[in-house]
Amino acid sequence: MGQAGRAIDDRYWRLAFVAITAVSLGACSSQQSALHPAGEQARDVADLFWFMTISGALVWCIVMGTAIYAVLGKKRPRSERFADRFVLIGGVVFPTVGLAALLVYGLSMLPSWTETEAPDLRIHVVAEQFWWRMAYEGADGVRIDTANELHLPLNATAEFVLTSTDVIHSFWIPSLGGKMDAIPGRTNVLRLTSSKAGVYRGVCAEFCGPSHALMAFPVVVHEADDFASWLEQQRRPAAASTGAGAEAFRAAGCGACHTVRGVSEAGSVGPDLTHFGSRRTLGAGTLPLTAAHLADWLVAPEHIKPGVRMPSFATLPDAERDAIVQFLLELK
Ligand code: HEC
Ligand SMILES: [Cu+2]
Repeated sequence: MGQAGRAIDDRYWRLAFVAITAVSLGACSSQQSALHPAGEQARDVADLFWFMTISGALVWCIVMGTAIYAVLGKKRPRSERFADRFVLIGGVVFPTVGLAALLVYGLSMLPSWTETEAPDLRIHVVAEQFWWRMAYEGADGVRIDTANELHLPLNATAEFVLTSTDVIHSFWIPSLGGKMDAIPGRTNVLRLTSSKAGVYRGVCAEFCGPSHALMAFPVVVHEADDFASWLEQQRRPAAASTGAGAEAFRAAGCGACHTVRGVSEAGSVGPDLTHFGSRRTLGAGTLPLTAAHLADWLVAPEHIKPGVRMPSFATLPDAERDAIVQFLLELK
């Protein structure tokens, strides 16, 4: 092999290396990927994607092969009968049968209209600019309010009852299944069945305003026992109801919009904060929950989330702000 040949060889290897790295890095971001299913409905979506892609590629190869053969192939006279048949089979029968088969396969995946089996649990979700109200329906019908973080038991079917109070949003957990719109004045129902434990990411999939892209939520799928203890903990009132932090929270007027059960229960404009300290993120998946981010949030929520429906508390004295931050982080 000459000098030039080796250089080309090198280039190919480098290209292959980049391609392989890109593909494996892509596989890392499986928190929010419809192609890394962690639920039954997502498995259907992924199967449908691969089936359609491979079938489409096959059809493309057949058509291109025929076209190349027509241009480059040996020219020899054909009978009129052969030509008629070729057009009939290649132009009518093959597309009709092929497309019908793809359609039937696709339709077979539609969820049943006559679902009668009860789900394992029911969660009421209200989408709002720009966060998620979530309430777990207990066996006794009593709802446990929380927000911006979903927990689900493994290998169970959850029914999401979706609506919105302002504009149209869409509830989507790519790793678990397809999306469903949350529409004001309407109730939509979506069922998802988890099949793999892990932490995933849900998002709003319908443009809803300036912070649409900052309207997400972590989804934790865990063993039935762990889920039960999480739910039991969410059912309890707040960890601390007295102290400087709780006082400052009340005095600053946070309670006009937020409920912290056991401390202040009148607010329903913003997310329930009863167990806020146990959440992974701040501002519906916008930032990891840390003391520094929380202090920034209180000073200028608008800088973190444009269009946010929470006023700034920049005038709060440092000592009070720090006490509130400490108090919120302890709400496990
Ligand atoms: C006028 C109503 C209002 C008041 C008053 C208010 N908030 Fe909020 N707050 C909201 C809304 C609405 C959101 C949701 C913002 C979003 O994520 O889009 C929010 C979000 C939050 C969050 C993030 C919750 C989460 O799940 O990520 C925290 C923490 C918070 N507020 C704390 C406070 C504190 C502390 C005070 C008092 C100093 C306060 N808020 C006062 C309306 C309010
Ligand atoms: Cu939205």
